[in-house]
Amino acid sequence: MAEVLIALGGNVGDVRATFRKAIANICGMTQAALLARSSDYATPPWGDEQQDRFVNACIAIDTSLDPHALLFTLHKIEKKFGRDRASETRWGPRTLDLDLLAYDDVTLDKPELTLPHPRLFERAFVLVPLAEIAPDRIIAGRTPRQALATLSSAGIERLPDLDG
Ligand code: A4P
Ligand code: MG
Repeated sequence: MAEVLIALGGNVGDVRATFRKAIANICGMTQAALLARSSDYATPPWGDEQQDRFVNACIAIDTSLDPHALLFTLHKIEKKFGRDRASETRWGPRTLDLDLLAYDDVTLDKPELTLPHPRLFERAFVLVPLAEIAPDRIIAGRTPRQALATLSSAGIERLPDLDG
């Protein structure tokens, strides 16, 4: 079994409801146990700032799928929740984005799958939820807590838990 960290993001539709269903799908379709789930956070749009705020969260799962099979399944789940890669722009609006942040301590450097995720340490919208569930996990030689200390978290707001 491998311990995997996944980032969730979206800014189209009822994103928090999408996350709840997507996490159930991730666990069901990858035969994974959910080890941890962060709070949801409202985050200012990064990259293309002319779009709605995002909601972001992170989860940790335990799975026996290999990294490529896992990414393939995550793409299927994105599609199921309305993501249409063909009609979207880079960093633009989307219903659901699932990024593989880390897979145990595996390193991979392929365009279709780079591990750990290459842009992880540039993004407070990933690191804030990640630091909630895995502050001291060493990823590429640093921890989410250390990386976050070098970035601004301005405008990132923890959302109250949803009932149920
Ligand atoms: N790929 C390679 N490595 C990985 C990996 N570790 N995990 C490949 C996931 N995918 C990986 O992904 C593009 C390609 O990267 C895939 O084909 C996959 O095989 P994508 O998810 O379609 O690309 P993207 O999401 O448009 O681009 P990128 O650079 O991942 O950007 P983001 O950041 O995911 O862009 N602002 C806030 N506040 N919150 C957000 O969540 N998200 C975006 C979207 C922009 N601004 C945002 C947010
Ligand atoms: Mg992505």
